[in-house]
Amino acid sequence: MSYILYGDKGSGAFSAEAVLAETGAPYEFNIISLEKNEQREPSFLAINPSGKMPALRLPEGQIVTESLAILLTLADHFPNARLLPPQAGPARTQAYRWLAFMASEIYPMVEISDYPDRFVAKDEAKALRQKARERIRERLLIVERMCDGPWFLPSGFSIVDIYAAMFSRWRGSIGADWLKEGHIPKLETLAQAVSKRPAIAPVWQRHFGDRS
Ligand SMILES: N[C@@H](CCC(=O)N[C@@H](CS)C(=O)NCC(=O)O)C(=O)O
Repeated sequence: MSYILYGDKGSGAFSAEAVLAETGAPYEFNIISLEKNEQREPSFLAINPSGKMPALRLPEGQIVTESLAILLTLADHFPNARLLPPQAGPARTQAYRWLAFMASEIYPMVEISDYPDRFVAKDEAKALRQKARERIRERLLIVERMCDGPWFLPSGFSIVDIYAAMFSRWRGSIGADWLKEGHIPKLETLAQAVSKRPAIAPVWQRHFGDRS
């Protein structure tokens, strides 16, 4: 039995697929089209009642949702892949800190930026999207300042890099012009390095081929 990942290209499913690729575990990628709103269909809501991707079915059948929970679960399942710094050490603490920051301070703003009409009336949606973009940018700049380079943690490559690289590619949510202005050079270098890792390169190409 292999892992089954549900998600779309260029979505949060990238982070889960990149981690699966690093582990070398067999997996299937089941496309749920955001464009066709398939995340709202009963068949997907039965997998994740919140209608969000990614979702991962573990080989024994259990479902895991929430990108961070998926990344941590996979890191636990494959300790030899060394996707997190050593347990209970200071680098592990910083990994948890910044993973949680991105999952709780940045990711929720993406829904507001992408779907502002879920939160306010149509005539206020544009202004709300702008506010959400500003919050994402401010928070990405915090991640940028904390990035050690070449990887986020001085201890080396980890799932923090995969997660940070993903957020740096969401130009629709952040604003393509702002990204082009070069405000997050360390994250840009980090994303390039993630994209070139042998296991991740083909995954990156599928998700962000046009955003390398
Ligand atoms: N807290 C969730 C957020 C996931 C999320 O917002 N995913 C987006 C795609 S990147 C999604 O499914 N959006 C569809 C929607 O909101 O309808 C996680 O970390 O997995």
